[in-house]
Amino acid sequence: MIDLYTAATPNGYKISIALEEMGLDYEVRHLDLMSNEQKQPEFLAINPNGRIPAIIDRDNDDFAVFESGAILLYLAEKTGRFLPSDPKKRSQVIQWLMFQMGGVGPMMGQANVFYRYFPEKIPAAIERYQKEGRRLFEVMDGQLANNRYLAGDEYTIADMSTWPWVRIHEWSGVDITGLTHLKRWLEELTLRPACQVGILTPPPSDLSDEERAEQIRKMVTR
Ligand SMILES: N[C@@H](CCC(=O)N[C@@H](CS)C(=O)NCC(=O)O)C(=O)O
Repeated sequence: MIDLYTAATPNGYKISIALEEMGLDYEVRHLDLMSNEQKQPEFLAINPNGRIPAIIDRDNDDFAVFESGAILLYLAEKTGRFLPSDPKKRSQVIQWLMFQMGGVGPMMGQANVFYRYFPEKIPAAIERYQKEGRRLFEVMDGQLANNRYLAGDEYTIADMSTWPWVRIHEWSGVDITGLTHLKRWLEELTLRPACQVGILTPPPSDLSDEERAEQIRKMVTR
């Protein structure tokens, strides 16, 4: 049994998708980010960085893992799935996973902050992150022109980590016009049952987009 500490965000969804894909038993511990549950001592003992996602593996001496990329690698190694054992293929998956962790996630996250949440509208900051998001999507489009999935012909944890950020491109204000290969990949993953369940785990809040944006605005400026 895995305890999944999460919230309804792209970084959280990466792990619910992976747990669904891998068929692992898990229990959701939904943290309320608005009331700062992620910064309370009990959770900081699991993740000193005070952010979701994190897991505890009850079947492995209550081993705790934080950082979504590290969790995906841990789960792939635990199950022997979605991460090839051939060294070159494995390296390719890790390269695209790192591309997401160091590029797509942070840039799309900042695009959301400056486009949707930050109280002052700073056009240079909005443009900077949206342009960088588009540039990264173009890199992916090039890769996907010759490969069915990010790291080659197999669906892997690299895809699971990236799809939750790309699917919200409209909310982030990042245009995907003309990126036909990226769109093809986006649509294919949207049809996967594990992706469909993953993005409803935990369920999205029933606030309107604007009400939710208002709450996040308070969080990013506190
Ligand atoms: N690099 C981290 C990023 C985690 C992260 O930024 N989580 C956000 C939600 S998407 C969070 O917990 N925010 C709450 C806060 O910053 O207090 C990962 O990939 O796990």
